[in-house]
Amino acid sequence: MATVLSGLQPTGPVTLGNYLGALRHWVDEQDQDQAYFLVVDLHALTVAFEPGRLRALVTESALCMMAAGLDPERCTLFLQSDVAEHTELAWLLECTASFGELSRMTQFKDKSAGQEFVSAGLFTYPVLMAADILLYDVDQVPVGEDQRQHVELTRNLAVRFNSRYGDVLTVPEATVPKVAARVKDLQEPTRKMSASAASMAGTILLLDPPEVIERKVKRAVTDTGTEVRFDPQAKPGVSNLLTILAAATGTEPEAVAKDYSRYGDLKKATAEALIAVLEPIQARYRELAADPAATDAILAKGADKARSVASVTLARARDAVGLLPRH
Ligand code: AQP
Repeated sequence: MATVLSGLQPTGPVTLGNYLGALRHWVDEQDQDQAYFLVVDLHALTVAFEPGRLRALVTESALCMMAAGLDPERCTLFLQSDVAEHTELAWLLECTASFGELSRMTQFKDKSAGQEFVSAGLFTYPVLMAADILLYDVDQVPVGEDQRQHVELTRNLAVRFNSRYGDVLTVPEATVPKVAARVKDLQEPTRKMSASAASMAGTILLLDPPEVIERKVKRAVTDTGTEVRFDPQAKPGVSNLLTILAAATGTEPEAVAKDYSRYGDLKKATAEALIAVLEPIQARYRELAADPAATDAILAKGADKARSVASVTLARARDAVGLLPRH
């Protein structure tokens, strides 16, 4: 039995990529010894945002996590900004991280490219993510492929901190799914499906109604030729649809490919499978959203539990680096 933790950024509506690459695995992991899942709201401040929209997205993210199957009786569900220890440990870790290693983070390079304003927070956010993880003595971090590099940084920081100051932090590892670790945009199938894409035409949202899902899948970019084959290099569009269909039906993309000989049939089956997976989640979302006080109570309880664990790790880390006990 392990301790697991993972987080969801409220930078935009929850996507099918978030669900297939991460959320559905969190649901399977929640019966581990300890399981922590958080809405990483502070991370959402690193890129342009609008306060009113952020407020709505934080709530939507927490509701989506529960609607997808996270049960607050079985795991600790909380908001990052409710637990001040995250930003404090992040500072100790920022002083452990080097400018050079943060400059090598590919997500920073992608998100900062061509931007007029790049916040210092965008540069240091992987360190805050490391603090999110290291506060809870986590063994496993279930994430999509795009977050693997940040978990690797977390490991490096933990090892460096321990070698400088003593055995304080648990070194975690990333667990990345075999299928759908990087769901691609339906319009640009060489790019990751993302909540902050300029257009949502290629992004399926967890809360998209059935007719929207059908339309987006129908208009998905396919490749030249007519053969249905799993070949991400030569056929990125078709391979993405096969990945999505396989993940939604619990099989492998190569196996699914054998059942289809025409793009149109593959698209129809993919849309149907997604609607079947997402409709019950959407119904549960509507039920949960009808009782905001219940969500507040769940998040308050989760924050209390998280704080009780995080404060112990932080005290250990403060002491190890030579800070005095709090007066
Ligand atoms: N397209 C994806 N395929 C598979 N997994 C994905 N994840 C995200 N997109 C895909 C995984 O979902 C978890 C939560 O992601 P996040 O909230 O940390 O944000 P992100 O990784 O930066 O994803 P987004 O949706 O693209 O957000 P923006 O646009 O703000 O950057 C993570 O485990 C992630 O791997």
